[in-house]
Amino acid sequence: MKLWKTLYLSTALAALALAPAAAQQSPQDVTVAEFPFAKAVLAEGLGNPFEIRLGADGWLWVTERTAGKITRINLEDGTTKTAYAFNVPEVFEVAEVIQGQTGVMGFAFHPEFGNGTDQVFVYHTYQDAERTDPTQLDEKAPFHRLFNKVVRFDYDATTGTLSNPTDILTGIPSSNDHNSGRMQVGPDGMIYLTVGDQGHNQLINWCRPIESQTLPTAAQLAAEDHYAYQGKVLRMNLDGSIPEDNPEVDGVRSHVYSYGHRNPQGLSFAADGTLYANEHGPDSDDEINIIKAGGNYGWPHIAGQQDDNFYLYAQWGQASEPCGGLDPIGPSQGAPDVVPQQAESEWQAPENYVMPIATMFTVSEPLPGCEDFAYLCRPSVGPSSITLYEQDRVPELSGRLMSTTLKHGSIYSIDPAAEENGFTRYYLGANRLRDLEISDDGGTIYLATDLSGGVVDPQGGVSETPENPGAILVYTAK
Ligand SMILES: [Ca+2]
Ligand SMILES: [Ca+2]
Ligand SMILES: [Ca+2]
Repeated sequence: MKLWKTLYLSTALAALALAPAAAQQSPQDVTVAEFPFAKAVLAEGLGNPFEIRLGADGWLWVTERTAGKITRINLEDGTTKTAYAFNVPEVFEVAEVIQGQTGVMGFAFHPEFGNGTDQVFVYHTYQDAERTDPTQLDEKAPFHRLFNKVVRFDYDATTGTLSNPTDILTGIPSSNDHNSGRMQVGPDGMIYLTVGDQGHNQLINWCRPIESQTLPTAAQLAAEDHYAYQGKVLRMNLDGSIPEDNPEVDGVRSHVYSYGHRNPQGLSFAADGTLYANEHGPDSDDEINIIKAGGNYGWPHIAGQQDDNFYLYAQWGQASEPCGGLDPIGPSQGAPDVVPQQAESEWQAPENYVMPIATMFTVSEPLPGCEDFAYLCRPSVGPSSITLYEQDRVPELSGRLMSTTLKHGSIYSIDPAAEENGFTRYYLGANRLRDLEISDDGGTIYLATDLSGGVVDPQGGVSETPENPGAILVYTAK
């Protein structure tokens, strides 16, 4: 069943013709370095902290995805205060059943927070009384009424609590898998939000087609049907309306800012306004991208570069036999012949196709010792946040993007401006790293860790138990 090898050999010439401009590396080729910071633990036992942000109030604000909370943490002593606790049924009644990636995810401050408008924006899962998922019409299906929404809260600094939740944009697709859910308020005062491909075409969603290339129609927008918003980066006004200068794609202007994404969990602006993102590849080819208005980022036709290396687009939902009776072996390789499969070179990339600036990582065959291609030894690292280190406090990081990773317990840094932009890996221990925040002076880095899950160290050793579950770690420059 080494289909990938047959494919690679038969299309090697085509791959050469598509010579990529951006860097690709094998995970074995990266530089491994010691992180020039000293570690301390600020807090532990949080319910899967997803977004961490330093507030104008001097506290660290955290969304606890599975605990259904927004929490403020005192940077002096690590004490926590709950700013808002969601009604558990609203956020999590469904997710408990399906062990999903739902809950309280993205979080951002109003641009005038601490300066007259103490409001915050939160992205979380809920059950919609009106809408149903068009591919989950059975009322007993766990995702039947499951959606995500952007909500605005008012903050009362005297009590330290949030109140008055107001819906900003509702009916955004939600799933047990690939919700993404990273949110930023840009320098233009707009909300940017990543929405993943919902894990369609793989695992328990293997018969549901990927909609990352599907754009909303005018009729859907009029009906506030946001089903086509999966696999997209959205951009909205602070009241949730569609900005007048959003791109018009295929004749329709919507909340869609860019499309063709898989599971973009990292999203951040540099000071010069460049919008960086990273996203999970299928089992290789995690990507770092620069997001451009109206850009098509290629998924599911392309993973990483259009190089026919390793990735095949198998369309399980289009199988010539009933899909439900087939055994889904994964998104990329080894699907049976009854499943249509497309090589990357077979896709005619449109003019608005945007290549990644780097991939983590591309291989043409499984790594040594990983012939069974088990989850942790695939070349993908599971990038979870991205931040440009723009300070000069730690010169070896200056001007470099930092990607936290779930599977490698590491930060990978890369110079986005270099022609030969190789990665440096900083292994920080056995923790799935979820988000990163840098102090203004660049001397302190805060990291959030998952409650559970395994990681691989640079020698290939596997740790199944996190060192610091559900923690906020503080790294101080040496
Ligand atoms: Ca953050
Ligand atoms: Ca891409
Ligand atoms: Ca590729």
